[in-house]
Amino acid sequence: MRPGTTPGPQIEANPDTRQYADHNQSLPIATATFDDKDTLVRSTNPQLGWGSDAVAEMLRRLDLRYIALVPGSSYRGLHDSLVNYLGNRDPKMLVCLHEEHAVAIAHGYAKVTERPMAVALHSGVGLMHATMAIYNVWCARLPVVMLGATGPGDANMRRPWIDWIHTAKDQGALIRNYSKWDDEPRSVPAVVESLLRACQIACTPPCGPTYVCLDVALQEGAIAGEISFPDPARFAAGQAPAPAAEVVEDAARLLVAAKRPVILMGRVSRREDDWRVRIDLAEALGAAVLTDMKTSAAFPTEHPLHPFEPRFRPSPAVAELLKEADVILSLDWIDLKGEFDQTLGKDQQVRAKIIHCSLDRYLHNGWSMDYYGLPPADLPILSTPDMLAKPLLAAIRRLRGTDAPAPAKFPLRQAPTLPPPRATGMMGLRDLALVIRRFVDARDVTVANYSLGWPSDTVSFDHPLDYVGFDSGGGVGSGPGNAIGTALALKGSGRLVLAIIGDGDFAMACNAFWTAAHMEIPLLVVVANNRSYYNDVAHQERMALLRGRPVENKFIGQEIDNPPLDIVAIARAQGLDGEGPVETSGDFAAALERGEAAVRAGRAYLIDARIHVGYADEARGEHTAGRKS
Ligand SMILES: Cc1ncc(C[n+]2csc(CCOP(=O)(O)OP(=O)(O)O)c2C)c(N)n1
Ligand SMILES: [Mg+2]
Repeated sequence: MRPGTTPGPQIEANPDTRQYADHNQSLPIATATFDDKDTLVRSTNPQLGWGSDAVAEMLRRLDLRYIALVPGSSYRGLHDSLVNYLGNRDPKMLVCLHEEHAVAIAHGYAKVTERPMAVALHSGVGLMHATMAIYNVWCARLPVVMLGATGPGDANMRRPWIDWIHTAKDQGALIRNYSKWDDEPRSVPAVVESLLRACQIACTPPCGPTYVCLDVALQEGAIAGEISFPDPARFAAGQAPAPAAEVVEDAARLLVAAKRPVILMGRVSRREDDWRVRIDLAEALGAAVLTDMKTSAAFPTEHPLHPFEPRFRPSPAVAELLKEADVILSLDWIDLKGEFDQTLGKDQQVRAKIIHCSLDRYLHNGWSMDYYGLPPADLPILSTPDMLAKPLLAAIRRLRGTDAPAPAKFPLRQAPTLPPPRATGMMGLRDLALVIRRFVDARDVTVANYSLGWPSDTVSFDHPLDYVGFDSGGGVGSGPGNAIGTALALKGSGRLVLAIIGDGDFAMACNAFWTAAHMEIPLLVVVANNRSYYNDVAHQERMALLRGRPVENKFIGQEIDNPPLDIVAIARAQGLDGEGPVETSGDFAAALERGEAAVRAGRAYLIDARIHVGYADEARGEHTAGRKS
């Protein structure tokens, strides 16, 4: 049958709001037959007629459940296929108001699922809009599969003007330095292979974003003859390499013999069974465990072997602990060299034996320095922390001759008694955090984002989904999109997703929230509203002190005030419910309860929480947590 002569599938009248778990149940549009060797799958769907239909078919076969996008004519062929060939399901479109949000949403989704979402980006302009968010995904080592478009590559086919300004040679060059792989396939069979490879590479640890650029003519051209769709299961990413048995044995010997073993838990999985193994590992050694606010929850913060709160930067107490350590096991810790520089001193020799488990060096290139300083590693282990933890635990138990916990080798955690937030007057960030802690303690909450300077001694995690980590690339404007993606991934899970977002971060990306309203994604947002880009106020203060200049000028060029942003009006304009400004801890606590009720009813709800300017830890004379730049 010729393309376009059959009516398309029934398109839903309303957006599909099925929950995450239901997505496997969608009806396949294309039927498939296997050849006699059971290797090739041929689509027998008579509607599959255009190049972009084959792209859509592959997206479904690759089990990409959503595609976040801002539409554009460069992929009008694909857009038509998503709607009229697939019926806008599996993948379902998440319409965004900016390409940066589309990628940020996919990033937030991958933080939870460790799986890619598809993203569609219009020509070079959409890709340019998306770049910062792509960099954040790159730094997060998370999978996202991006589709782009350009052309027609054949100049003779270009529409006057617009096709010329939206065509570039080697469009992928825009992002090649911070993506894992990109391609511009020239035929439909090549597209099929390209998408398989894009998914495979994105999901191969260390994970990262990939980009397939689809020529307009290829998308819009008719498919001649039948097209083969290989079974994606035969092109899976595969597992990360398991550590060699001898290396595991060496690591176990070092750790069992250590008098002061320390484990630095960095980038690890979201799986509950892996979480349990990490606890057993620490207990089998009696090791002290440190965790990091830059990465997701990795270890129960209240565990006796976790002596300090998770940090953005090490405290003097962390420095003391690392000075005493004789063996340090780094589980893909971010910036291990920087950690040593800040604790042991920049020019000091690291006395402890270092076991460093990471695959990260496979991703490093010469453009971005997100590989950080080069840490010493006496025993480098090229595997993932969770591939290592299980065999390492078994080897340690065997060497010790027991499965019983070892005596603790450091003083145990003294859980801090947190004071109540101040009852009257405007909250500071610490008061805000104390109210949040009470709220979180009483519920299953996933924190999708903390605002900068968060007093991390107020956090408490006892599940891998309690906190899903930082934006990774330090790009402000990612908080809203990340939070929406995380909330989408957890929709229907029973967990309440909470994002605390700075007013600067909110202002840069506030129209991301429209997608949450449009797609009915339940999410509770608190804007920690200090009416400034405070992080940079602190930098100007430092400059002034160093240079002997007037410190009182530090706010010039930093305030987001006069007029103050009407944050709730902005949220309402995107279709969210919301309230504020609230200023006292009592009003804020009551607002959180109203917010919870709205979120439990399936809504996105925002609270504008006004706080004093300044970060909580500064008042205590400690390192300020969470400075971005
Ligand atoms: C895209 C981008 N622009 C600028 C910066 C520099 N910067 C780092 S933190 C920050 C302030 C963010 O303001 P807000 O979210 O209100 O947090 P606050 O510092 O006030 O707590 C800025 C502008 C950045 N990291 N990324
Ligand atoms: Mg601010």
